[in-house]
Amino acid sequence: MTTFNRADSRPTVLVTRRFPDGSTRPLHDAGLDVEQWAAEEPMSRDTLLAKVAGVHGLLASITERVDQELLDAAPALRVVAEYGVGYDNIDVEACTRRGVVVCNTPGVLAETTADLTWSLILTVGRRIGEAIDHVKDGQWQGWNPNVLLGQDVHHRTLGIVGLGAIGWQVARRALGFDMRVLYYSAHRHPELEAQAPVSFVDLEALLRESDFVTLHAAFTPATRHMLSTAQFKLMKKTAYLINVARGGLIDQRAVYEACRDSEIAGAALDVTDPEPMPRDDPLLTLPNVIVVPHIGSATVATRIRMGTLASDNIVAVLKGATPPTAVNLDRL
Ligand code: 8YV
Repeated sequence: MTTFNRADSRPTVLVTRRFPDGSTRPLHDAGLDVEQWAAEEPMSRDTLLAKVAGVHGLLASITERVDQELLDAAPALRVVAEYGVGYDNIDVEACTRRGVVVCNTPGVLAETTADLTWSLILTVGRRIGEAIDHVKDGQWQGWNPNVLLGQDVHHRTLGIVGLGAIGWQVARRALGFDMRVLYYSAHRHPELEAQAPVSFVDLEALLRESDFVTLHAAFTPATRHMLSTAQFKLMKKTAYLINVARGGLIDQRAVYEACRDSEIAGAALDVTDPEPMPRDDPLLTLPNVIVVPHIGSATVATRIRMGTLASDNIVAVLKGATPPTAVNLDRL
């Protein structure tokens, strides 16, 4: 691995977004030469390709695609640090072939994203979006025993697809609601089953039995559209779907049809495919669907923690140390 110890060769780092103040402090503290994109909007692809020429470190987010084309434009690149836990915007194989370390920010956003997941579970289950509109639109005529009846959350069954750090934090919170918790994951987690009553089931059983199905799986070619029409037909008509992972995990057209045709009770999406969701997307016309703009990790403290960890990863690689959270070190 190349290190930079000569006084005349300050490594350069490109930070692609205007992350919250304090996020990139470790880069500055380490004396790296940092260029930070200052505008609120992401830079264009052409600008990105021009700016990576000569950089040694790249702090990128979901809005930047790190692929062979970018690597070809960045011959000095040694490390790409994703500002986030999901790194489906990065071609890890191409980076590995080039000897570029890829890092992400697991753990630091798990509780915050679980909190957002719970906001969405309660919001769709209790029809809070519709209730807010009801009042704002002047439909509130006084108390009515039949208005805006939702589904109980407590004592119901929660189905967690993907029991990683975020899924686990969602499960822990469910216990406070006396829920039965099922999970389906790439691997069974006996160590977690020993800590809390969570039961491993296959996906079909999870879909059939859950009142709330929440997605926390990584987005890969294998998980693309893992939920589509056939899977929604397995779900209870009273069940809700929650997605805070990646939009591509579900077939969005099929979600629309399932929610429109009352195959399922509704959906709450923090992530869509594409992002942003076009304003004329039919999903936005359905009263039983809520969409929020990818805010799973959006708290001040967590966003700074993500930036700090991403920066720590870059500093470590450029100083010749082991980065705290790399994803491809074993293959380099
Ligand atoms: C990030 C996320 O805000 O961590 C993730 O995978 O989806 C979000 O928390 C986003 O990825 C920004 O890059």
